[in-house]
Amino acid sequence: MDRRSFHRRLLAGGAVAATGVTSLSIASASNAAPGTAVTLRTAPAGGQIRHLKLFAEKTADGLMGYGLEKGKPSVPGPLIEINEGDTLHIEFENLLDVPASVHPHGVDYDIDSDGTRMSGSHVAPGATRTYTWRTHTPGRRPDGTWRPGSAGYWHYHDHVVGTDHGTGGIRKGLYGALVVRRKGDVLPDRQFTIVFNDMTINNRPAAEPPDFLATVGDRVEVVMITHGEYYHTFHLHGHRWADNRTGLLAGPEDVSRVIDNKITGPADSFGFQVVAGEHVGAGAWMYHCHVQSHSDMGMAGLFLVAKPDGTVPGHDGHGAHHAGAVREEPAAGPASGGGHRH
Ligand SMILES: [Cu+2]
Repeated sequence: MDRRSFHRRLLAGGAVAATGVTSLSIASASNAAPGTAVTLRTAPAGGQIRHLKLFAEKTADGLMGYGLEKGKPSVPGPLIEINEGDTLHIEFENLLDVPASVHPHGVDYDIDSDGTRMSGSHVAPGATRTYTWRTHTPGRRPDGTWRPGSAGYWHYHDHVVGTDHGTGGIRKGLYGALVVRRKGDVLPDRQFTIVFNDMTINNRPAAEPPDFLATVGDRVEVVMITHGEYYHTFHLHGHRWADNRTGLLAGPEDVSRVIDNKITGPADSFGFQVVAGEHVGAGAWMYHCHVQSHSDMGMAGLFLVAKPDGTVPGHDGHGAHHAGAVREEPAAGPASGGGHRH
């Protein structure tokens, strides 16, 4: 297994800096739905002040990645997760030999946290800068109109390397997922970040796309981001999701369209949750770009859904039919450390 393929999930917490823990849980409310045996874990209310150290660094294979520790950059960078109402201070250290930055989508920030050269918020090689991201809950404006909250499946990326738009940095792997939860949002067992970047998936060679491993019944969250020059269509075999903020239907009256394929273009992001193998069972389920020439050129990987005994029917690991590297990401929320809900 390729260690670089590990994608560490981060629930950004105030304790990160103090403990050095790179993946930790923040307290979460537990809501047991009446009459069901399964306990859903849900996001708590936000309002915390959180701190995070983030590095930009060259990877061993010539890419550039963000990382939570020196010497451990990854592509994509760490998944950053906060709750609506939280403020996150990111102490960003640039270990590259060129200026770099962190520019977020979806959250609130002052112009000096924009992460652009135009605002002077880029970071010289070897230098450090603190970016502050704020979030807010939804509510009514004084004029009576509805103000949306910050919750969503967002992302962050460099805006400086190569050009003033970070074209060189994004091309080399300086990007990552950002999840902002609303109180009560359902928390997943596993999370995977899939980035269609030009003609690659997560900047991996076409012959080695990332595979994602789960067990039947796992609540799996996918954060899907697109970068680069082209439009793509994200398709997942055997599973469907709701085309809305959470990717889940809120109930029988929710009219969100249920889909298994979604068109996506540069800097788009969306996310959803599926129960692995629901109605379809274990197997090596493909995910891929459905622009035919793109999938033919290698934009395809596997969502490996294992039986409880760990085997994936019809899949012999890294068999000749597929050379993908399995990415296994730590479980989410209070179950972090590999916990499952069953
Ligand atoms: Cu495509």
